[in-house]
Amino acid sequence: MRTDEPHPIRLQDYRPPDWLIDTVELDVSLDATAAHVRASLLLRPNPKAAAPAPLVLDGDGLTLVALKLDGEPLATAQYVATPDRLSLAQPPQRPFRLEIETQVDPSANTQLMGLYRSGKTYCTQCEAEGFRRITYFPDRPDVMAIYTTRIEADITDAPVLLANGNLKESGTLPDGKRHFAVWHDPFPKPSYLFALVGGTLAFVEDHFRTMSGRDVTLRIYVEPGKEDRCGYAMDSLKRSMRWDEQAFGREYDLDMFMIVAVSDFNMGAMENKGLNIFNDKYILASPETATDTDYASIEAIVAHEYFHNWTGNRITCRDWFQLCLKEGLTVFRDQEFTSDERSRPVERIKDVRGLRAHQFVEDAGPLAHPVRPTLYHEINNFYTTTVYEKGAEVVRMLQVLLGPQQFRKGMDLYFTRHDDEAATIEQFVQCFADASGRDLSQFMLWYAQSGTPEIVATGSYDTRAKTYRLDLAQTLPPTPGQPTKEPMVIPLVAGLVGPDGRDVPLQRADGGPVERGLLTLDRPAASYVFTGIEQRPVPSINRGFSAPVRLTVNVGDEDLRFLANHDSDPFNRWQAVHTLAMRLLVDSTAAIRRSEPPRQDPALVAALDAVLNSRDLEPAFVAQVIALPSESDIAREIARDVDPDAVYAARQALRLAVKASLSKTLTTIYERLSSPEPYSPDADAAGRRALKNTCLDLITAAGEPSAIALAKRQYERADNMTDRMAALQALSLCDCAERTAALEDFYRRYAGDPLIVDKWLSLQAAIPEPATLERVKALTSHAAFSMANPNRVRALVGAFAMSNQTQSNRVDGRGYDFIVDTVLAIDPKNPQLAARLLSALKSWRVLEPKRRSLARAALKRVADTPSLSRDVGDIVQRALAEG
Ligand code: 0A1
Ligand code: ZN
Repeated sequence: MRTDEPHPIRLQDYRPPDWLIDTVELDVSLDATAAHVRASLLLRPNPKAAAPAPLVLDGDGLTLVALKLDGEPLATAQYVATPDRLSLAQPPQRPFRLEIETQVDPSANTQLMGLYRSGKTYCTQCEAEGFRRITYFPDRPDVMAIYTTRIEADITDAPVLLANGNLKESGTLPDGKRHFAVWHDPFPKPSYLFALVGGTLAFVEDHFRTMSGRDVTLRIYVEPGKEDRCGYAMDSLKRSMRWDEQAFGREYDLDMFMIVAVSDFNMGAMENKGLNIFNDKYILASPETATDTDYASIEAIVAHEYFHNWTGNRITCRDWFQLCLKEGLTVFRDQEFTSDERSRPVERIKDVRGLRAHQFVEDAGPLAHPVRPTLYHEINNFYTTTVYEKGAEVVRMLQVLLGPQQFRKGMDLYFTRHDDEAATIEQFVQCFADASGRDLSQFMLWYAQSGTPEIVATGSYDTRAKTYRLDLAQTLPPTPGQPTKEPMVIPLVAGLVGPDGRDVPLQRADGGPVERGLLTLDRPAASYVFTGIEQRPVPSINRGFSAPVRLTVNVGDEDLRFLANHDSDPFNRWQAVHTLAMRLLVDSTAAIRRSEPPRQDPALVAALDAVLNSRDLEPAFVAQVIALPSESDIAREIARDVDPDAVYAARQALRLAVKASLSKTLTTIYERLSSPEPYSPDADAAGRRALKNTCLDLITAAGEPSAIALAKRQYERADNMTDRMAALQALSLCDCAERTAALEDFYRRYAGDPLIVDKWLSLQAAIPEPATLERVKALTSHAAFSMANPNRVRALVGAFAMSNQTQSNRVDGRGYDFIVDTVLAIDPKNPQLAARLLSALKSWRVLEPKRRSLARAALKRVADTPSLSRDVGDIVQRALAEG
């Protein structure tokens, strides 16, 4: 436990480091339980700091073995070493060398931070504050140094030895049993980007020729035997490298780029310089083992980590408050990459669905925080969807406001002005201000104010004057620590769609220009009057989801159906159907709670039918249109006094209605798309499977024997994991013998493959039936399950907590009890994992009173537990805080 650190940490307290480090020489001798680390640091006083300063280095659970200053052992009176800190009260006020020897136990490291073992592989995770678990160091991102790493290990224990940069030297030691490798990274970097790996690993190799003609060796290291599952990750890497050259002019800068896949990892992956370490779930894929969704995640995450080489590594963050500087920007870049590689409209719809499902929920609850927080207790709890996905939306808004050319100019300026630096959000935004000559000071509020802006748009047509008036008003709800807000800059791309389906040219009555359809609302309210409108148009607002806001427009159902068919903006075509469905589902949920029948809407069904039959739409897009709002989408829309059972019933009623009315169309499309073609993971083929399997989901909604037989047949005949899982998923929703048989068969087929077993665990955890809780509890003692592996925990307990609305929110409160019991069991071993799982309960206040008080009691039980980790303690405090 880290104990004597001052908490909370505040942005306003930022001070430049007292000491800088020019070079770090690390000598790590790997051993399963007693690894020795010798660090030789070349320190000098920071000219920008007040001298004379003591030297205070961070540690976390460290044992000091030896300490020398300029080659001389230090007397014990000259320093104080605790597990958390090494301080020298009176260091020489000149450059000097400090040699620190520590000993760590990789096998006992269950937090998976610092140097740990994943299976038999030694690996490291240093972001955000893991380097201090390896050696004493100023473990903050604004201390950038050049690293040379020597690793030594038993040849049999770790035949492969990797670290950042380029390999300088390697060889066998005189005893013939141990060997070593020396790696040198010529680029200055913060400690969080340090990495080393040792183990028995196989690799696949490829090459990339950069835009300036340099050859880069690419390697993906995996457990021996898994080499044949690396092809898609390698292909994604090469495409990412090319794309970054073409889209942003960014070239890779080392001779070697390595990826290592490990099975025990707290997050998705990590962008260590030249040596990315990945959760193997985001590397390994073959048609038989991975779904289309897995392939898409692999592509996006490989790209994300690669793009960090410029946005994160070459230019890093001054402090952890600036986390969105690298994360928001890099998510924006990976979303753009996917848009260019796949389908831009489909990517936008998926990203917005994800943003609303996670970020809007976070922003509306007790864990809401600004994209750039100003205070934290535990930085690990700020790797959030707000920092990542809302952070990406903020960058996207800069692009919308400035237009693509000026945006690119701003990015170029950022890359040249801040290369090799640890930068701030102010410096980032200043590049766009300088490139465009615009004042972006009000825009900075997007980084500072939490909560999702609510926009009300009211349009009215004046038949006689032939004008259309659009009134826009914004409000920003109060969020923790921010009771009142300033008006934001909201870039709304808008159009007026004429009766022929074409956009009417926008001519403002006051002569103001409307470039690219952009209306920028920067006051509490504004009105726009457009002239020369011959017939009543339908407004299409926030096209492409140009601003991450909640929007209410006075557009009736009939006009929404019109937009669904005619809007030139594909995002708003999807949005129109989604809004129609949402209106119905919210009404139906209320009706069901009053014990009345759900509302029927033949017109919605007709709109779905039209989309299904339209020839001009790509299958992946159609799949998004007919994939109805999820239970959590509906709950989010209702926002208070939510009864998850009523929500489920309303959604199920709509599924049945769609199935009953569109049975023929669904079956025709299903059959048309079932024609056997060899599996390819490309976006078009994946889109056709997505549509086919969304049809299957609706066809099986009523659980009729013929539909079950269809799903069973697909399950048995599938030649790829996407189709097999989709069929199993359909079967899992009906309590029938076919389900039991298929689940047993699935486990038998894939018992030896943990990543596939995860799918089996998740699927069972998501079954919306009362028996699920006991099933999930029983699975926690299954041979395939382990509380020590984050992927297993997320697959089973995470899926139960996050994707099973009715059962995690059981009215007897036993779902909450189970989640909390699991959190408390995991916390002493892996606080990060425990804290993430607990945050699933953050929306407890929106529930109806009975569930609300049961969820609160469960959270209180966590709060009352002694010696919680700082991670879990922080989440539970904020989750329960009043106001
Ligand atoms: N920077 C990584 C995310 C990451 C953060 C913390 C970690 O510690 C367990 C690991 C990874 C990214 O954005 O991909
Ligand atoms: Zn990232």
